[in-house]
Amino acid sequence: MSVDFTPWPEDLVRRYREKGYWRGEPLTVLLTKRLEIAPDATAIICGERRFSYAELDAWSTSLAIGFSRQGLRAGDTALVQLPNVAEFYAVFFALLKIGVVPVNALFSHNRLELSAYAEQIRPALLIACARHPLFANGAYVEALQIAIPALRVVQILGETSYAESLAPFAERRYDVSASELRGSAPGEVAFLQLSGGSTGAPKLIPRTHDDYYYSLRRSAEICGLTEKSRYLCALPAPHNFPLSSPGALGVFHMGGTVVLAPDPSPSVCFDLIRRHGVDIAAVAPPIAMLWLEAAADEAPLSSLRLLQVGGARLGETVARRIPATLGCRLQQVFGMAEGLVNYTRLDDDEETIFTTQGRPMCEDDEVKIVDPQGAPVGSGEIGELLTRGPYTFRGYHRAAEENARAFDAEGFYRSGDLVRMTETGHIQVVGRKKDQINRGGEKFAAEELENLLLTHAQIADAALVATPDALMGEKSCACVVARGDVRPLALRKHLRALGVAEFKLPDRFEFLERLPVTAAGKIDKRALRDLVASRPAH
Ligand code: J2J
Repeated sequence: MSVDFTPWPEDLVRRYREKGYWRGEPLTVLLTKRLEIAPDATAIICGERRFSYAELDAWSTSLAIGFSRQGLRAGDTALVQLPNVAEFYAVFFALLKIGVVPVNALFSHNRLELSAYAEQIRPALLIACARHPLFANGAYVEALQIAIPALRVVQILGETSYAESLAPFAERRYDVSASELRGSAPGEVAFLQLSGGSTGAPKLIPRTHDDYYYSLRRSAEICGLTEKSRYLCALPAPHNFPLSSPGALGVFHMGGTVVLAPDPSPSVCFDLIRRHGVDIAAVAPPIAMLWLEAAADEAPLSSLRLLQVGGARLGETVARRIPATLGCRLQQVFGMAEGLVNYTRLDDDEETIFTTQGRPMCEDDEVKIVDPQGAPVGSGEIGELLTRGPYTFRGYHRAAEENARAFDAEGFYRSGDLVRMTETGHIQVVGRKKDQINRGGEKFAAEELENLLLTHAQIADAALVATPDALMGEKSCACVVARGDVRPLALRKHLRALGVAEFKLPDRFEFLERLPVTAAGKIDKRALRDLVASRPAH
């Protein structure tokens, strides 16, 4: 049994194999190889805890055996929600070892997001953390088990009165029988990645071993990782960026060390960088800005070699300040959990690094930039970026309707990003077509929030638009048509009660008589954005 996904066409499969992108190896090989080379090298530093590759492997094996003895099998799915702790990777590899396909939810996700993922994948296993308010008591787990009868095993990191605890690392070796640990085949789905979303329901991206392994190998190469690399994971660990670009998996692949940061604040991260000699870190633009501010009156971060910035637009002025203030190189990264990742290269000239979001990492990444009719734009002109390639997915998990919209006839994924290609073949992201809010790198579909606002009895109509913000890049503004007297406070309270993640709560509310519509009768978001911009924020 395996989790179904939309396959690549045969001719491309052949090409990707012939070219060595797809090696027919499951992601678990990444660990196995390190065990042969340097088992005692440090894989993870998490607070005061350190785990060698041998320990990470043994831990994930013991977890895998535990799951397997509880009846979990290849093709089952798991819903996992953990903060930035070593357990995240131990569980990830454990599930890979038995072919159980996880969705790794963000720790900032709440009841609504977890339930929506659970509805889609019907998990047999739930792993969560007692530190999350949802799991402080057993009420949510009980409700989930009623809604999802397939959910058989629940393990919580930390002590609770209602569930089994996730097994901590212990110096135990297991006698592993080969049949007990059988992962999925390299061409099959390893895990489901989270999509930023542009329509109501959150969507899931099947990532196969073959495609993901290539993506992280090539990323590690481009970023110059070695076994000496010390990578700071300051973004939420499940994000595609800190997982694979090159992220923790790229670091593991090279035998380096992942230093986990509980949050991206400069106070926490600078200390970790200095203590552990971190040489590479990945952040989103608002964090880079906070780091710049803090670095101005601090001793230099002498070990830091490379700061990767991506996930949202990095302004040129800020970009220029990074090497000067932090004393490291900058790398811009424009990627997407759906696949395509663009990097500025370490040896690119300054202009390219400061003013572009890089270029695709693979020569077989096919990129089209098209006008609204789907025709290629002229050179240097702005259009929507469409792409296909050896690590770009072919369809969201069980979303036929969405997939019909999200791909063109040639199987190119419509990214929804408006870009321009420079003469040198570098990409500049200039805007977005998709109806999404990108709040400092955290994305969500405007429609998701609009639907939630409409559940309030006093709301007749609602539209969410992005507003520019100096630090976050974008914040969100809910434009609502109210039936009676209703305050932002009450609306926020209503949204919180629905269990939506905090980062999706509108930063601002505007109350309007009615929402402007386009000639086609759709809500005119451009007009709304202008209108919001013309009113003073209050
Ligand atoms: C402007 N917009 C950007 C950038 C992403 C590496 C790095 C980032 C992601 C990621 C990722 C941008 N400038 N530098 O998965 O592996 C916006 C675009 C894009 C969307 C994807 C990776 N970098 N974006 O951010 O799936 O709109 O992936 O389509 O979270 O973020 O978001 P996500």
